[in-house]
Amino acid sequence: MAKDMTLLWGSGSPPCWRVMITLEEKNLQGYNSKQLSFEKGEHKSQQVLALNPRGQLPTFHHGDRVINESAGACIYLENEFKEQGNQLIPSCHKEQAIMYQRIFEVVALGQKLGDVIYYEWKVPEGERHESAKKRNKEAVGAELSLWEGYICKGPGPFLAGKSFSLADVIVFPSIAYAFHYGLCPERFPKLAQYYKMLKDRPSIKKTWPAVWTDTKDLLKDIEKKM
Ligand SMILES: N[C@@H](CCC(=O)N[C@@H](CS)C(=O)NCC(=O)O)C(=O)O
Repeated sequence: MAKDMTLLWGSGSPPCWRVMITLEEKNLQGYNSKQLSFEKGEHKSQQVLALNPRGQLPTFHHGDRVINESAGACIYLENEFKEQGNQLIPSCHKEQAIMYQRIFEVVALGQKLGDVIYYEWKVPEGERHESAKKRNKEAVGAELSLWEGYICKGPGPFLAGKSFSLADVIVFPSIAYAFHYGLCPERFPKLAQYYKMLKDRPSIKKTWPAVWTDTKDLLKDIEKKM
């Protein structure tokens, strides 16, 4: 079954990590896994472009079914392998509603984290403007404050309620990414508590980005919006 599946991925990418966590949760460990290097531009190789014209990772297929959108791949895997491994879509429709809301709204978080981090990576030092940096940091601070408010809001410790769901699979990598880039746990204590609760879950620990050897400080001065 898993032998028909191929995942092309890059280390440190939250979208790639989501799919890897889902494959672990669904006991699909025998899939073909190929790590590519963003630094070497391997995400723009013919192998990727043939399946994913945007030249992005993850690039995933199950037989001739190609699903390159990470959230789409996670939802597909849960539906295709419902009876296998952990159930990742709650039976309770109220929890499902929260789960879908969090799955799709995390795009805004990823975008705003990227605006701060990529500004430092991609804009040459002499061309960076303090006003743009400040704007990006305020926007990510406001976004993270929303997520801080979502933790422990409902009946359980997980994002959609009492059980670990696709909301956690899909959102956790972005929260871990924020802490990796220096988010201050004291300013976002609920996100820190959520991070601590999930970081040693076997599917997460096993797939933890190997490139994250040292923490960065790009997000260290992000403030919570009251
Ligand atoms: N919509 C995609 C986005 C994937 C994505 O942005 N991947 C990044 C790595 S985190 C990438 O491949 N960037 C290289 C590029 O866009 O050229 C998903 O969620 O699966």
